[in-house]
Amino acid sequence: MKKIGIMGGTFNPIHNGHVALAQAAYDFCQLDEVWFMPSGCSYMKSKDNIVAGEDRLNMTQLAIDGISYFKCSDLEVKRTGNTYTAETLEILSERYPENKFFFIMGADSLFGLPRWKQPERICALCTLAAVIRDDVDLMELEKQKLYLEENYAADIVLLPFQKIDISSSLVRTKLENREDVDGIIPEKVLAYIKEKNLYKKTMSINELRNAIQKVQDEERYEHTLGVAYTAASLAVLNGVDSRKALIAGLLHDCAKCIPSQEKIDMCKYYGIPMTQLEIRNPFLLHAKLGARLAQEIYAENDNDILNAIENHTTGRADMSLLEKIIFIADYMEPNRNKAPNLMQIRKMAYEDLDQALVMILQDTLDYLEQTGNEIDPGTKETLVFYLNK
Ligand code: DGI
Ligand code: FE
Ligand code: FE
Repeated sequence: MKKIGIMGGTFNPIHNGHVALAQAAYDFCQLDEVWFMPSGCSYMKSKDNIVAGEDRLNMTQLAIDGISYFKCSDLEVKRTGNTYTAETLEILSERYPENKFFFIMGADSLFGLPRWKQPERICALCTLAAVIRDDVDLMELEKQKLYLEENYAADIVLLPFQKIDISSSLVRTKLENREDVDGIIPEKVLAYIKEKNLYKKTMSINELRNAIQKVQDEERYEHTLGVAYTAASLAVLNGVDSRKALIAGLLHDCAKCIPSQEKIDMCKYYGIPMTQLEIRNPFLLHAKLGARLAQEIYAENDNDILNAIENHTTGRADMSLLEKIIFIADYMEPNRNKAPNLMQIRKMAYEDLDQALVMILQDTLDYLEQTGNEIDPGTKETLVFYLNK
C-alpha cells in the first residue's frame, strides 16, 4: 500500500511555500508520493486574477520537475463545476484502491470541516494531514481534533510546519509591480510566467490615458487622443472592436518621446533587431519599441493591437483591419494639418480603407523624396502591395 499525500490548491501561481509544505508532509507522514492537484476555477472570484487551469497545471508541473516523489494531477482542473473534496477523494479511492490518501490541509480548516460537503465521507476516505501554522490556538486545535475523531471517525495527523511568509497573492502583487520574485517561486515557473505574460496588471482605458499623458508632451498627447478617437470611429464603421482601436490609438506613440539614443539602447536591451537604416533614423524605432513597451509597461497582450502599434509608421503588406485603421487614423486625426490632400484622404477613409492607405503612402513617399529622407523598404513594400490589390 502506497501512502499518497494530496496537496490541493489554486496554485495561482505555485510558490516555494507550497513545495516546502508538501516536502514537510512527505517527511513527517513518511509518504511515498505527494500529488499536487490544482483546483478547477468555476467557483472562484475573478478579482483574484486566476489564470487558466492549464497554465496553473503547467506551472505546478514545472515547480516539481525533477523531484521524483512529487506528481501533478489534472483531476480537478479537468472537471467542470464546483469540485468538492469528498468527490475528489471518492474518485481517487475508486481509481487507486491500493493507495492510502493523506489530505494535506491547513489546521485551521479542521474547524470548518463539519460544514464541508459530506465530512464523514472525507474522513472515511483519507487521513487528514493538518498543517499547523503558528497562528492557531493549540488547545482549541486539540479539542477540535478529538471532536472530529469522536464524531466523524476522523484520522488526523497534526503536522508542524514553520510558517513561510509567501502567498500566491504576494507573488502576484510583486509580479504586477515588476518586483523581484527570486527565491519565492521556482525559476522555471518564473520563466513560464514571463513567456506566457501572466499576472500583468491590466489597465483601464482611463489609467492608460493618464499613463500616456505622463510620457508625452502636450502636443503629442493631443495627437494621441485624436488618433484614439478617430480610430474608434473608423472601427465602428468597419466592425472592429472599438475598445481595441481606442487602446491601440492611445498606445501607438508611447515610445515617441524617448530621446533617439535611448530608443536605440532600449531596443538593444529588449533584443529588438534594428536595421542600419533605422539606426540612422532612430525615430522609426518608436513603432516597434512602442509595441514592446505596450506589452512590458502597459500590460497589453493582444497581438492585433501590438501589430497595429508596431506597423503604424511604415505599414506592411496584408494588414489587419485594426492595423489599417491605426495607420490611417495616425495620418488624418483632426490635429493634423500639414499634409496635402487631407480633405480627400479623410473622406476616403470612411469609404475605402485600402484606397485611403494608398493615398497616404503615396503622399508620404512623395514627401520623403522631396525632403531627401531615407525611405524604409517597408514603406515601399506596403504601397506596392496595396496598389496591386
Ligand atoms: O509618430 P507620428 O508622427 O504620429 O507618425 P508616424 O509614426 O507615422 O511617423 C510619421 C513620420 O514617419 C512622417 O514624417 C513620415 C515618416 N516615415 C514614414 N515612412 C518612412 C518615414 N520616414 C522615413 N525616413 N522613412 C520611411 O520609410
Ligand atoms: Fe508614430
Ligand atoms: Fe502618431
